[in-house]
Amino acid sequence: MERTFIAVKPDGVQRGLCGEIIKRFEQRGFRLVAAKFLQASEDHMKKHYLDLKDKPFYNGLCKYMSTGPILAMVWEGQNIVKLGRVMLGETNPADSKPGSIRGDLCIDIGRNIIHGSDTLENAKAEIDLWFKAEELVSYTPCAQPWLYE
Ligand code: DAT
Ligand code: MG
Repeated sequence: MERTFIAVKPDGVQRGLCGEIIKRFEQRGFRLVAAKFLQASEDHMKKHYLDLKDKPFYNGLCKYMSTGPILAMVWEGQNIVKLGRVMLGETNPADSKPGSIRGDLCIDIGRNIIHGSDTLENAKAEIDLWFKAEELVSYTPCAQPWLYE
């Protein structure tokens, strides 16, 4: 089982898309392990997006991400890092296929509503950045044998 960090960005929260996004991960069969609703500081977002520090949009992105609430979550499941990214679609919603979250629900690269870890290593680092170990809940959903052979 893998874990990944998924966050509904301030634009997704303001547009009332938290429920839709949770629904898609739940219906796929993934398991919610942790969730918190918070307004992140710009410093926190600078740590979160540190790998993008040389990009021209880095400062604006980190500032924007701190202007409103975020729904931060950890989801668990087989191969979830990769499958989560497929569910998100491409970074640019214009390149995202219909059926993906970004392909269905947003238009602009700077307002692409959702974050998802891109590698297992980054998922671990992002989960550590956003959550304390005791905030992650371990349990076995009753559907487990109906989801996995
Ligand atoms: P992703 O969120 O798909 O992992 P990323 O890590 O490359 O994409 O970039 C993080 C966020 O930064 C992305 O969700 C939206 C913003 N971003 C990326 N490329 C951008 C660009 N060329 N112009 C403006 N914002 C951009
Ligand atoms: Mg990324």
